[in-house]
Amino acid sequence: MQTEKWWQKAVVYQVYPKSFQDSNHDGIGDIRGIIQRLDYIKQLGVDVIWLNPIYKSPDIDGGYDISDYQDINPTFGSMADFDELLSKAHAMGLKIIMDLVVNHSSSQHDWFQKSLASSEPDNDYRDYYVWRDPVDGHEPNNWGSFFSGPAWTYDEKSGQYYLHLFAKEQPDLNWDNPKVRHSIFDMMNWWAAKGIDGFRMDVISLISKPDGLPDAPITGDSIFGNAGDAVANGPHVHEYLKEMNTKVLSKHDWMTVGETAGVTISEAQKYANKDGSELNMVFEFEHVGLDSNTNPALGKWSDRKAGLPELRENLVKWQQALSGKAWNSLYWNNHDQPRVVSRFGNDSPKFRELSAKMLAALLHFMQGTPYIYQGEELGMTNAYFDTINQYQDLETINAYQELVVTEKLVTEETMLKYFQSKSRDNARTPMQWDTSSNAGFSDTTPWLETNPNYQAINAKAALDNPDSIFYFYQKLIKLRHQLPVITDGTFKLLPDNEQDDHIFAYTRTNSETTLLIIANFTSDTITRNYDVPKAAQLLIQNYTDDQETTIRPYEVKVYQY
Ligand code: ISL
Ligand code: CA
Repeated sequence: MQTEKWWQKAVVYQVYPKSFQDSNHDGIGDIRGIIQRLDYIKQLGVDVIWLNPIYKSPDIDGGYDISDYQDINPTFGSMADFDELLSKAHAMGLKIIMDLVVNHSSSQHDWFQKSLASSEPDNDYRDYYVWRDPVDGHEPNNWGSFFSGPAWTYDEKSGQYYLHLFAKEQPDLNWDNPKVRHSIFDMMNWWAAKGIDGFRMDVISLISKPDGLPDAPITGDSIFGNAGDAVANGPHVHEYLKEMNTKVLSKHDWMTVGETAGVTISEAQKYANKDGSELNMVFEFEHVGLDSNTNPALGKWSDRKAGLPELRENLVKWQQALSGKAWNSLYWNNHDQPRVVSRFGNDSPKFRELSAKMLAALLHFMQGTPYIYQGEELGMTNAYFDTINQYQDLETINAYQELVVTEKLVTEETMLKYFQSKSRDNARTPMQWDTSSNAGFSDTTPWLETNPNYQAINAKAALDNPDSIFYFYQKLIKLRHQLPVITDGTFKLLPDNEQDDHIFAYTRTNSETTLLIIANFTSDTITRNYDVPKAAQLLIQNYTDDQETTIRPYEVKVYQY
Protein backbone atom coordinates (compact mmCIF):
# COMPACT_ATOMS: atom_id res chain seq x y z
CA MET A 1 0.00 0.00 0.00
CA GLN A 2 1.12 3.56 -0.70
CA THR A 3 1.57 4.43 2.97
CA GLU A 4 3.81 7.36 2.10
CA LYS A 5 0.86 9.65 1.39
CA TRP A 6 0.39 12.25 4.12
CA TRP A 7 -3.38 11.93 4.16
CA GLN A 8 -3.16 8.25 5.00
CA LYS A 9 -1.72 9.10 8.40
CA ALA A 10 -3.83 12.19 8.93
CA VAL A 11 -6.81 12.73 11.23
CA VAL A 12 -9.49 15.20 10.16
CA TYR A 13 -11.57 17.45 12.38
CA GLN A 14 -14.83 18.58 10.81
CA VAL A 15 -16.04 22.08 11.64
CA TYR A 16 -19.65 23.04 10.94
CA PRO A 17 -19.06 26.80 11.00
CA LYS A 18 -22.64 27.80 11.71
CA SER A 19 -22.56 25.95 15.03
CA PHE A 20 -18.92 26.18 16.12
CA GLN A 21 -18.30 29.62 17.62
CA ASP A 22 -20.06 32.96 17.23
CA SER A 23 -17.71 35.94 17.46
CA ASN A 24 -20.04 38.84 16.65
CA HIS A 25 -23.16 38.41 18.77
CA ASP A 26 -25.64 37.28 16.13
CA GLY A 27 -26.11 33.71 17.36
CA ILE A 28 -24.46 32.24 14.26
CA GLY A 29 -21.00 30.75 14.20
CA ASP A 30 -18.46 32.44 11.93
CA ILE A 31 -14.91 32.39 10.59
CA ARG A 32 -13.48 34.64 13.30
CA GLY A 33 -15.02 32.24 15.81
CA ILE A 34 -13.07 29.38 14.23
CA ILE A 35 -9.88 31.47 14.43
CA GLN A 36 -10.51 31.96 18.16
CA ARG A 37 -10.76 28.20 18.63
CA LEU A 38 -7.79 27.05 16.55
CA ASP A 39 -5.78 26.41 19.71
CA TYR A 40 -8.44 23.99 20.87
CA ILE A 41 -8.37 22.08 17.58
CA LYS A 42 -4.59 22.03 17.64
CA GLN A 43 -4.59 20.69 21.19
CA LEU A 44 -6.68 17.72 20.08
CA GLY A 45 -3.79 16.87 17.77
CA VAL A 46 -5.55 16.54 14.41
CA ASP A 47 -3.86 17.34 11.10
CA VAL A 48 -6.65 18.66 8.90
CA ILE A 49 -9.76 20.78 9.31
CA TRP A 50 -12.67 20.15 6.95
CA LEU A 51 -14.91 23.20 6.76
CA ASN A 52 -18.53 22.77 5.78
CA PRO A 53 -19.55 25.35 3.11
CA ILE A 54 -18.79 28.97 3.98
CA TYR A 55 -19.52 30.36 0.52
CA LYS A 56 -22.12 32.92 -0.39
CA SER A 57 -25.48 31.20 -0.07
CA PRO A 58 -29.17 31.85 0.61
CA ASP A 59 -28.71 29.06 3.18
CA ILE A 60 -31.72 26.95 2.30
CA ASP A 61 -29.69 23.83 3.10
CA GLY A 62 -26.92 24.69 5.55
CA GLY A 63 -24.91 26.43 2.84
CA TYR A 64 -25.10 23.48 0.41
CA ASP A 65 -26.85 25.88 -1.96
CA ILE A 66 -24.04 28.11 -3.18
CA SER A 67 -24.74 31.32 -5.06
CA ASP A 68 -21.09 32.33 -5.51
CA TYR A 69 -18.29 29.77 -5.30
CA GLN A 70 -15.64 32.48 -5.03
CA ASP A 71 -17.09 34.56 -2.25
CA ILE A 72 -17.76 34.12 1.46
CA ASN A 73 -21.20 34.23 3.07
CA PRO A 74 -21.18 37.63 4.88
CA THR A 75 -22.82 35.95 7.87
CA PHE A 76 -19.60 33.96 8.26
CA GLY A 77 -17.25 36.88 7.54
CA SER A 78 -15.17 38.13 4.64
CA MET A 79 -12.58 36.71 2.28
CA ALA A 80 -9.98 38.52 4.39
CA ASP A 81 -11.21 36.55 7.43
CA PHE A 82 -10.85 33.34 5.45
CA ASP A 83 -7.34 34.23 4.33
CA GLU A 84 -6.42 34.92 7.94
CA LEU A 85 -7.92 31.61 9.07
CA LEU A 86 -5.94 29.75 6.42
CA SER A 87 -2.64 31.41 7.20
CA LYS A 88 -3.06 31.03 10.97
CA ALA A 89 -4.00 27.39 10.59
CA HIS A 90 -1.01 26.78 8.35
CA ALA A 91 1.30 28.52 10.81
CA MET A 92 0.07 26.05 13.44
CA GLY A 93 0.65 23.06 11.18
CA LEU A 94 -3.06 22.54 10.44
CA LYS A 95 -4.31 21.99 6.91
CA ILE A 96 -7.72 23.12 5.67
CA ILE A 97 -9.92 21.37 3.17
CA MET A 98 -13.03 23.03 1.79
CA ASP A 99 -16.41 21.65 0.81
CA LEU A 100 -16.89 21.44 -2.96
CA VAL A 101 -20.61 21.44 -3.76
CA VAL A 102 -20.84 21.06 -7.53
CA ASN A 103 -23.54 18.49 -8.15
CA HIS A 104 -25.83 21.50 -7.85
CA SER A 105 -25.62 25.22 -7.22
CA SER A 106 -28.09 27.59 -5.62
CA SER A 107 -30.95 28.77 -7.79
CA GLN A 108 -29.61 32.24 -6.95
CA HIS A 109 -26.30 31.50 -8.67
CA ASP A 110 -25.63 33.72 -11.64
CA TRP A 111 -25.36 30.62 -13.87
CA PHE A 112 -28.88 29.51 -12.98
CA GLN A 113 -30.31 33.00 -13.26
CA LYS A 114 -28.87 33.19 -16.76
CA SER A 115 -30.09 29.67 -17.51
CA LEU A 116 -33.59 30.67 -16.47
CA ALA A 117 -33.54 33.78 -18.65
CA SER A 118 -34.19 32.03 -21.97
CA SER A 119 -34.54 28.60 -23.52
CA GLU A 120 -33.37 29.83 -26.92
CA PRO A 121 -30.37 28.00 -28.42
CA ASP A 122 -28.27 31.17 -28.21
CA ASN A 123 -28.43 31.09 -24.41
CA ASP A 124 -25.08 29.55 -23.50
CA TYR A 125 -26.14 29.06 -19.92
CA ARG A 126 -29.36 27.11 -20.60
CA ASP A 127 -27.33 23.95 -20.88
CA TYR A 128 -25.50 24.57 -17.59
CA TYR A 129 -28.44 22.82 -15.91
CA VAL A 130 -30.68 19.88 -16.75
CA TRP A 131 -33.82 21.06 -18.54
CA ARG A 132 -36.44 18.76 -20.08
CA ASP A 133 -39.83 19.08 -21.74
CA PRO A 134 -42.84 17.71 -19.87
CA VAL A 135 -43.88 14.16 -20.69
CA ASP A 136 -47.67 13.83 -21.03
CA GLY A 137 -48.05 17.09 -19.16
CA HIS A 138 -46.01 15.74 -16.23
CA GLU A 139 -42.49 15.62 -14.89
CA PRO A 140 -39.97 14.14 -17.36
CA ASN A 141 -39.52 11.07 -15.12
CA ASN A 142 -40.49 9.73 -11.69
CA TRP A 143 -37.42 10.80 -9.73
CA GLY A 144 -38.01 11.96 -6.16
CA SER A 145 -35.95 14.61 -4.45
CA PHE A 146 -33.80 13.61 -1.45
CA PHE A 147 -35.68 16.31 0.41
CA SER A 148 -39.25 15.09 -0.42
CA GLY A 149 -41.45 15.74 -3.45
CA PRO A 150 -40.48 15.43 -7.11
CA ALA A 151 -36.91 16.09 -8.31
CA TRP A 152 -38.30 18.38 -11.02
CA THR A 153 -39.70 21.90 -10.89
CA TYR A 154 -41.71 23.44 -13.70
CA ASP A 155 -40.75 26.80 -15.17
CA GLU A 156 -43.84 28.56 -16.54
CA LYS A 157 -41.87 30.87 -18.74
CA SER A 158 -40.13 28.24 -20.85
CA GLY A 159 -42.61 25.42 -20.32
CA GLN A 160 -39.79 23.11 -19.24
CA TYR A 161 -38.78 21.37 -16.03
CA TYR A 162 -35.36 21.60 -14.36
CA LEU A 163 -33.81 18.81 -12.32
CA HIS A 164 -32.93 19.11 -8.62
CA LEU A 165 -32.03 15.96 -6.75
CA PHE A 166 -32.19 18.02 -3.55
CA ALA A 167 -34.33 21.13 -2.83
CA LYS A 168 -35.85 23.10 -5.71
CA GLU A 169 -33.42 25.89 -4.75
CA GLN A 170 -30.55 23.47 -5.57
CA PRO A 171 -30.71 22.89 -9.35
CA ASP A 172 -28.39 20.14 -10.63
CA LEU A 173 -25.52 21.26 -12.82
CA ASN A 174 -25.18 19.55 -16.18
CA TRP A 175 -21.79 17.83 -16.03
CA ASP A 176 -22.21 16.55 -19.57
CA ASN A 177 -21.61 20.12 -20.72
CA PRO A 178 -17.83 20.66 -21.02
CA LYS A 179 -18.30 24.37 -20.25
CA VAL A 180 -19.72 23.46 -16.86
CA ARG A 181 -16.79 21.22 -16.10
CA HIS A 182 -14.28 23.86 -17.16
CA SER A 183 -16.01 26.55 -15.08
CA ILE A 184 -15.82 24.26 -12.06
CA PHE A 185 -12.18 23.31 -12.67
CA ASP A 186 -11.25 27.00 -13.03
CA MET A 187 -12.96 27.75 -9.75
CA MET A 188 -11.08 24.89 -8.05
CA ASN A 189 -7.77 26.17 -9.38
CA TRP A 190 -8.65 29.62 -8.05
CA TRP A 191 -8.98 28.12 -4.55
CA ALA A 192 -5.78 26.19 -5.11
CA ALA A 193 -3.97 29.46 -5.72
CA LYS A 194 -5.12 30.58 -2.28
CA GLY A 195 -3.26 27.62 -0.81
CA ILE A 196 -6.06 25.42 0.50
CA ASP A 197 -5.20 21.78 1.11
CA GLY A 198 -7.95 19.99 -0.75
CA PHE A 199 -11.64 19.39 -1.11
CA ARG A 200 -14.37 17.23 0.32
CA MET A 201 -16.67 16.72 -2.64
CA ASP A 202 -20.36 16.78 -1.89
CA VAL A 203 -22.44 13.96 -3.44
CA ILE A 204 -19.82 13.61 -6.15
CA SER A 205 -21.22 10.15 -6.97
CA LEU A 206 -24.36 11.83 -8.36
CA ILE A 207 -22.84 14.18 -10.96
CA SER A 208 -23.24 11.94 -14.01
CA LYS A 209 -26.89 11.31 -14.79
CA PRO A 210 -27.89 8.12 -16.63
CA ASP A 211 -28.41 8.48 -20.37
CA GLY A 212 -32.01 9.26 -21.25
CA LEU A 213 -32.92 9.89 -17.59
CA PRO A 214 -35.01 6.71 -17.23
CA ASP A 215 -37.54 6.20 -14.43
CA ALA A 216 -36.10 4.97 -11.15
CA PRO A 217 -37.22 1.87 -9.28
CA ILE A 218 -40.13 2.57 -6.95
CA THR A 219 -39.47 1.56 -3.37
CA GLY A 220 -42.46 1.12 -1.07
CA ASP A 221 -45.73 2.79 -2.01
CA SER A 222 -44.22 6.13 -2.95
CA ILE A 223 -45.20 7.74 -6.24
CA PHE A 224 -41.56 8.76 -6.67
CA GLY A 225 -38.69 6.58 -7.72
CA ASN A 226 -35.51 6.51 -5.69
CA ALA A 227 -33.37 8.98 -7.59
CA GLY A 228 -30.36 8.17 -5.41
CA ASP A 229 -30.27 4.59 -6.69
CA ALA A 230 -30.97 5.71 -10.24
CA VAL A 231 -28.26 8.33 -10.38
CA ALA A 232 -25.38 7.15 -8.18
CA ASN A 233 -22.18 6.14 -10.01
CA GLY A 234 -23.51 7.25 -13.39
CA PRO A 235 -22.02 6.40 -16.78
CA HIS A 236 -19.43 9.21 -16.97
CA VAL A 237 -18.57 9.85 -13.33
CA HIS A 238 -15.12 8.25 -13.51
CA GLU A 239 -14.32 9.97 -16.79
CA TYR A 240 -15.23 13.37 -15.29
CA LEU A 241 -13.22 12.74 -12.14
CA LYS A 242 -10.21 11.67 -14.18
CA GLU A 243 -10.54 14.90 -16.14
CA MET A 244 -10.75 16.86 -12.87
CA ASN A 245 -7.71 14.98 -11.65
CA THR A 246 -5.69 15.87 -14.77
CA LYS A 247 -6.76 19.51 -14.83
CA VAL A 248 -6.74 20.27 -11.12
CA LEU A 249 -6.00 17.62 -8.50
CA SER A 250 -2.77 16.21 -9.89
CA LYS A 251 -1.20 19.67 -9.70
CA HIS A 252 -1.49 19.94 -5.93
CA ASP A 253 -0.40 17.95 -2.90
CA TRP A 254 -4.00 17.78 -1.76
CA MET A 255 -6.30 15.58 0.15
CA THR A 256 -9.49 14.79 -1.75
CA VAL A 257 -12.45 12.91 -0.39
CA GLY A 258 -15.53 12.03 -2.36
CA GLU A 259 -18.81 11.99 -0.53
CA THR A 260 -20.10 9.00 -2.40
CA ALA A 261 -23.73 8.30 -1.56
CA GLY A 262 -24.70 4.93 -3.03
CA VAL A 263 -21.13 3.78 -3.54
CA THR A 264 -20.50 0.05 -3.65
CA ILE A 265 -17.22 -1.73 -2.93
CA SER A 266 -16.38 -2.11 -6.60
CA GLU A 267 -17.22 1.52 -7.32
CA ALA A 268 -15.15 2.66 -4.33
CA GLN A 269 -12.21 0.80 -5.81
CA LYS A 270 -12.49 3.11 -8.82
CA TYR A 271 -13.14 6.46 -7.08
CA ALA A 272 -10.29 5.94 -4.62
CA ASN A 273 -8.06 3.59 -6.57
CA LYS A 274 -4.46 3.54 -5.52
CA ASP A 275 -3.14 4.68 -8.88
CA GLY A 276 -4.39 8.10 -7.81
CA SER A 277 -6.19 8.85 -11.06
CA GLU A 278 -9.40 10.01 -9.35
CA LEU A 279 -9.79 10.85 -5.63
CA ASN A 280 -7.78 9.94 -2.54
CA MET A 281 -10.63 8.36 -0.63
CA VAL A 282 -14.34 7.72 -0.48
CA PHE A 283 -16.81 8.56 2.27
CA GLU A 284 -19.41 5.79 2.16
CA PHE A 285 -22.77 5.38 3.81
CA GLU A 286 -23.56 1.73 4.35
CA HIS A 287 -22.90 1.57 8.09
CA VAL A 288 -25.02 4.68 8.73
CA GLY A 289 -27.87 3.22 6.67
CA LEU A 290 -28.27 0.04 8.71
CA ASP A 291 -30.81 1.52 11.10
CA SER A 292 -33.11 2.89 8.38
CA ASN A 293 -36.80 2.06 8.53
CA THR A 294 -37.82 -1.43 7.40
CA ASN A 295 -40.63 0.31 5.52
CA PRO A 296 -38.88 1.79 2.48
CA ALA A 297 -41.49 4.57 2.20
CA LEU A 298 -40.06 5.99 5.44
CA GLY A 299 -36.45 5.82 4.30
CA LYS A 300 -34.01 6.77 7.03
CA TRP A 301 -36.77 7.74 9.47
CA SER A 302 -36.84 5.21 12.29
CA ASP A 303 -35.75 4.76 15.87
CA ARG A 304 -34.37 1.32 15.21
CA LYS A 305 -30.95 0.44 16.59
CA ALA A 306 -28.53 -1.43 14.36
CA GLY A 307 -27.31 -4.61 16.05
CA LEU A 308 -23.63 -5.29 16.62
CA PRO A 309 -23.51 -8.28 14.21
CA GLU A 310 -24.79 -6.27 11.22
CA LEU A 311 -22.66 -3.23 12.01
CA ARG A 312 -19.55 -5.37 12.46
CA GLU A 313 -20.19 -7.33 9.30
CA ASN A 314 -20.44 -4.11 7.35
CA LEU A 315 -17.36 -2.42 8.79
CA VAL A 316 -15.31 -5.60 8.36
CA LYS A 317 -16.42 -5.97 4.76
CA TRP A 318 -15.10 -2.49 3.92
CA GLN A 319 -11.86 -3.03 5.84
CA GLN A 320 -11.14 -6.21 3.92
CA ALA A 321 -12.36 -5.23 0.47
CA LEU A 322 -10.46 -1.95 0.17
CA SER A 323 -7.24 -3.21 1.71
CA GLY A 324 -4.40 -2.74 -0.75
CA LYS A 325 -6.82 -1.49 -3.42
CA ALA A 326 -8.36 1.81 -2.35
CA TRP A 327 -8.71 4.10 0.63
CA ASN A 328 -11.69 4.77 2.87
CA SER A 329 -12.75 7.37 5.41
CA LEU A 330 -13.51 6.28 8.96
CA TYR A 331 -16.36 8.11 10.58
CA TRP A 332 -19.24 7.78 13.01
CA ASN A 333 -20.51 11.32 12.72
CA ASN A 334 -20.88 14.27 10.46
CA HIS A 335 -23.29 17.19 10.10
CA ASP A 336 -25.94 14.90 8.54
CA GLN A 337 -25.81 12.08 11.08
CA PRO A 338 -27.11 11.75 14.63
CA ARG A 339 -24.56 11.77 17.46
CA VAL A 340 -22.73 8.46 17.70
CA VAL A 341 -22.92 8.10 21.46
CA SER A 342 -26.72 8.31 21.20
CA ARG A 343 -26.87 6.09 18.13
CA PHE A 344 -24.46 3.20 18.61
CA GLY A 345 -23.45 3.86 22.23
CA ASN A 346 -25.34 4.68 25.40
CA ASP A 347 -25.81 8.33 26.31
CA SER A 348 -27.12 7.76 29.85
CA PRO A 349 -24.96 9.51 32.49
CA LYS A 350 -23.67 6.14 33.66
CA PHE A 351 -22.34 4.93 30.32
CA ARG A 352 -21.90 7.99 28.11
CA GLU A 353 -18.16 8.42 28.63
CA LEU A 354 -17.37 4.72 28.55
CA SER A 355 -19.34 4.07 25.38
CA ALA A 356 -18.03 7.20 23.63
CA LYS A 357 -14.47 6.02 24.28
CA MET A 358 -15.25 2.47 23.22
CA LEU A 359 -16.69 3.66 19.91
CA ALA A 360 -13.77 6.00 19.34
CA ALA A 361 -11.15 3.31 19.86
CA LEU A 362 -13.04 0.76 17.81
CA LEU A 363 -13.00 3.07 14.79
CA HIS A 364 -9.62 4.71 15.22
CA PHE A 365 -7.67 1.44 15.09
CA MET A 366 -9.10 0.58 11.69
CA GLN A 367 -7.50 1.32 8.32
CA GLY A 368 -8.53 4.58 6.67
CA THR A 369 -8.52 8.30 7.42
CA PRO A 370 -10.52 9.12 10.57
CA TYR A 371 -12.90 12.08 10.75
CA ILE A 372 -13.93 13.60 14.08
CA TYR A 373 -17.02 15.78 13.90
CA GLN A 374 -17.04 18.80 16.23
CA GLY A 375 -18.29 17.84 19.69
CA GLU A 376 -17.73 14.12 19.13
CA GLU A 377 -14.53 14.50 21.16
CA LEU A 378 -16.72 15.70 24.05
CA GLY A 379 -19.28 12.92 23.70
CA MET A 380 -22.01 15.37 22.72
CA THR A 381 -25.43 13.69 22.48
CA ASN A 382 -28.52 14.00 20.31
CA ALA A 383 -30.67 17.08 20.86
CA TYR A 384 -33.89 15.35 21.97
CA PHE A 385 -36.13 18.18 20.81
CA ASP A 386 -39.80 17.64 21.76
CA THR A 387 -41.58 19.71 19.12
CA ILE A 388 -41.32 20.17 15.38
CA ASN A 389 -40.83 23.92 15.88
CA GLN A 390 -37.42 23.38 17.42
CA TYR A 391 -36.05 21.94 14.16
CA GLN A 392 -34.44 24.14 11.50
CA ASP A 393 -33.25 21.50 9.02
CA LEU A 394 -35.19 21.43 5.76
CA GLU A 395 -34.85 17.66 5.35
CA THR A 396 -36.57 17.24 8.73
CA ILE A 397 -39.24 19.86 8.12
CA ASN A 398 -40.05 18.57 4.63
CA ALA A 399 -40.25 14.98 5.86
CA TYR A 400 -42.69 16.07 8.56
CA GLN A 401 -44.80 17.88 6.00
CA GLU A 402 -44.81 14.96 3.59
CA LEU A 403 -45.07 11.94 5.87
CA VAL A 404 -47.12 13.32 8.78
CA VAL A 405 -49.22 16.14 7.32
CA THR A 406 -49.82 15.21 3.67
CA GLU A 407 -49.55 11.43 3.39
CA LYS A 408 -50.37 10.63 7.05
CA LEU A 409 -48.04 7.61 6.94
CA VAL A 410 -46.81 8.22 10.49
CA THR A 411 -48.29 9.94 13.52
CA GLU A 412 -46.72 13.13 14.76
CA GLU A 413 -45.70 11.41 17.99
CA THR A 414 -43.85 8.64 16.14
CA MET A 415 -42.20 11.04 13.73
CA LEU A 416 -40.92 13.17 16.60
CA LYS A 417 -39.35 10.03 18.05
CA TYR A 418 -37.72 9.30 14.70
CA PHE A 419 -36.39 12.86 14.57
CA GLN A 420 -34.89 12.44 18.05
CA SER A 421 -32.99 9.47 16.62
CA LYS A 422 -32.19 10.69 13.13
CA SER A 423 -32.70 14.38 12.41
CA ARG A 424 -29.63 16.12 11.03
CA ASP A 425 -30.16 18.84 13.64
CA ASN A 426 -28.96 16.37 16.28
CA ALA A 427 -25.47 17.06 15.00
CA ARG A 428 -25.97 20.77 14.47
CA THR A 429 -26.77 22.09 17.94
CA PRO A 430 -24.17 24.64 19.05
CA MET A 431 -20.77 23.45 20.15
CA GLN A 432 -20.64 23.16 23.94
CA TRP A 433 -17.66 25.14 25.16
CA ASP A 434 -18.39 25.88 28.83
CA THR A 435 -21.16 26.42 31.39
CA SER A 436 -21.79 30.08 30.56
CA SER A 437 -25.03 31.04 28.81
CA ASN A 438 -25.60 29.31 25.43
CA ALA A 439 -22.70 27.01 26.28
CA GLY A 440 -20.18 29.73 25.47
CA PHE A 441 -21.12 29.42 21.80
CA SER A 442 -22.69 32.88 21.65
CA ASP A 443 -23.80 35.61 24.00
CA THR A 444 -27.14 35.79 22.26
CA THR A 445 -29.84 33.24 21.37
CA PRO A 446 -28.29 30.76 18.92
CA TRP A 447 -29.86 29.96 15.52
CA LEU A 448 -30.55 26.42 16.78
CA GLU A 449 -31.24 25.60 20.41
CA THR A 450 -28.32 24.59 22.58
CA ASN A 451 -28.56 21.17 24.19
CA PRO A 452 -29.27 21.86 27.91
CA ASN A 453 -26.81 19.12 28.88
CA TYR A 454 -23.99 21.59 28.17
CA GLN A 455 -23.86 22.20 31.93
CA ALA A 456 -22.25 18.76 32.26
CA ILE A 457 -20.90 18.16 28.75
CA ASN A 458 -18.56 20.91 27.57
CA ALA A 459 -15.01 21.52 26.41
CA LYS A 460 -13.91 23.35 29.56
CA ALA A 461 -14.92 20.40 31.76
CA ALA A 462 -13.23 17.99 29.36
CA LEU A 463 -9.96 19.91 29.32
CA ASP A 464 -9.96 20.01 33.13
CA ASN A 465 -10.38 16.25 33.44
CA PRO A 466 -7.39 14.04 32.51
CA ASP A 467 -9.78 11.08 32.00
CA SER A 468 -12.05 12.90 29.60
CA ILE A 469 -13.19 11.70 26.20
CA PHE A 470 -11.20 14.61 24.74
CA TYR A 471 -7.88 13.30 26.04
CA PHE A 472 -8.84 9.79 24.98
CA TYR A 473 -9.23 11.03 21.39
CA GLN A 474 -5.98 12.95 21.74
CA LYS A 475 -4.25 9.70 22.65
CA LEU A 476 -5.79 7.81 19.73
CA ILE A 477 -4.60 10.50 17.31
CA LYS A 478 -1.09 10.42 18.77
CA LEU A 479 -0.93 6.65 18.43
CA ARG A 480 -1.95 6.84 14.77
CA HIS A 481 0.91 9.24 14.17
CA GLN A 482 3.36 7.00 16.04
CA LEU A 483 2.42 3.47 15.01
CA PRO A 484 2.57 2.61 11.28
CA VAL A 485 0.57 -0.57 11.93
CA ILE A 486 -2.57 1.53 12.37
CA THR A 487 -2.15 2.78 8.82
CA ASP A 488 -0.68 -0.23 7.07
CA GLY A 489 -1.47 -3.29 9.19
CA THR A 490 -3.56 -6.19 7.96
CA PHE A 491 -7.05 -6.23 9.44
CA LYS A 492 -8.37 -9.50 10.87
CA LEU A 493 -11.55 -10.21 12.76
CA LEU A 494 -10.90 -12.68 15.58
CA PRO A 495 -12.04 -16.07 14.26
CA ASP A 496 -14.63 -16.71 16.97
CA ASN A 497 -15.98 -13.17 16.84
CA GLU A 498 -18.28 -13.42 13.83
CA GLN A 499 -21.46 -14.27 15.72
CA ASP A 500 -20.66 -12.54 19.01
CA ASP A 501 -23.57 -10.34 20.14
CA HIS A 502 -21.50 -8.41 22.66
CA ILE A 503 -17.88 -8.12 21.66
CA PHE A 504 -16.17 -6.73 18.56
CA ALA A 505 -12.58 -7.98 18.51
CA TYR A 506 -9.99 -7.63 15.77
CA THR A 507 -6.27 -7.43 15.19
CA ARG A 508 -4.03 -5.24 13.04
CA THR A 509 -0.68 -6.73 12.11
CA ASN A 510 2.39 -5.66 10.18
CA SER A 511 5.93 -7.04 10.08
CA GLU A 512 6.78 -5.36 13.36
CA THR A 513 3.84 -5.68 15.68
CA THR A 514 0.26 -6.71 16.37
CA LEU A 515 -2.56 -4.73 17.94
CA LEU A 516 -5.51 -6.54 19.51
CA ILE A 517 -8.67 -4.49 19.92
CA ILE A 518 -11.43 -5.81 22.18
CA ALA A 519 -14.62 -3.77 22.59
CA ASN A 520 -17.80 -4.54 24.48
CA PHE A 521 -20.69 -3.01 22.58
CA THR A 522 -23.19 -3.60 25.37
CA SER A 523 -23.95 -2.80 29.01
CA ASP A 524 -23.50 -6.49 29.94
CA THR A 525 -20.43 -7.86 31.70
CA ILE A 526 -18.92 -10.58 29.53
CA THR A 527 -16.36 -13.31 30.14
CA ARG A 528 -14.04 -14.19 27.24
CA ASN A 529 -10.51 -15.48 27.15
CA TYR A 530 -8.44 -14.03 24.33
CA ASP A 531 -5.10 -15.63 25.31
CA VAL A 532 -3.33 -12.32 25.26
CA PRO A 533 0.45 -12.96 25.20
CA LYS A 534 2.12 -12.39 28.58
CA ALA A 535 4.43 -9.74 27.18
CA ALA A 536 1.58 -7.73 25.66
CA GLN A 537 1.36 -4.14 26.64
CA LEU A 538 -1.98 -2.46 27.31
CA LEU A 539 -2.03 0.59 25.04
CA ILE A 540 -5.57 1.83 25.55
CA GLN A 541 -8.26 1.18 28.11
CA ASN A 542 -11.35 2.98 29.34
CA TYR A 543 -11.43 1.39 32.81
CA THR A 544 -8.64 2.10 35.25
CA ASP A 545 -7.61 -1.54 35.69
CA ASP A 546 -7.45 -4.60 33.47
CA GLN A 547 -9.30 -7.75 34.50
CA GLU A 548 -8.15 -9.87 31.54
CA THR A 549 -11.05 -12.26 30.92
CA THR A 550 -13.79 -10.03 32.30
CA ILE A 551 -14.97 -7.43 29.85
CA ARG A 552 -17.13 -4.84 31.57
CA PRO A 553 -19.94 -2.70 30.12
CA TYR A 554 -18.69 -0.72 27.09
CA GLU A 555 -15.14 -1.64 27.99
CA VAL A 556 -12.49 -1.28 25.32
CA LYS A 557 -8.89 -2.44 25.56
CA VAL A 558 -6.13 -2.42 23.04
CA TYR A 559 -3.05 -4.59 23.52
CA GLN A 560 0.18 -4.45 21.59
CA TYR A 561 2.60 -7.34 21.17
O1 ISL B 1 -28.35 13.63 4.97
C1 ISL B 1 -28.65 12.62 4.43
C2 ISL B 1 -29.49 11.69 5.10
O2 ISL B 1 -30.07 12.37 6.14
C3 ISL B 1 -28.16 12.23 3.13
O3 ISL B 1 -29.11 11.69 2.31
C4 ISL B 1 -27.54 13.43 2.50
O4 ISL B 1 -28.52 14.23 1.94
C5 ISL B 1 -26.58 12.97 1.44
O5 ISL B 1 -25.64 12.21 2.09
C6 ISL B 1 -25.92 14.13 0.79
O6 ISL B 1 -25.39 15.01 1.73
C7 ISL B 1 -24.70 16.12 1.29
O7 ISL B 1 -25.39 16.82 0.26
C8 ISL B 1 -26.59 17.46 0.63
C9 ISL B 1 -26.49 18.27 1.91
O8 ISL B 1 -27.76 18.61 2.36
C10 ISL B 1 -25.77 17.51 3.00
O9 ISL B 1 -25.61 18.29 4.14
C11 ISL B 1 -24.46 17.08 2.42
O10 ISL B 1 -23.62 16.46 3.37
C12 ISL B 1 -26.97 18.34 -0.53
O11 ISL B 1 -25.91 19.18 -0.85
CA1 CA C 1 -21.64 35.36 14.10
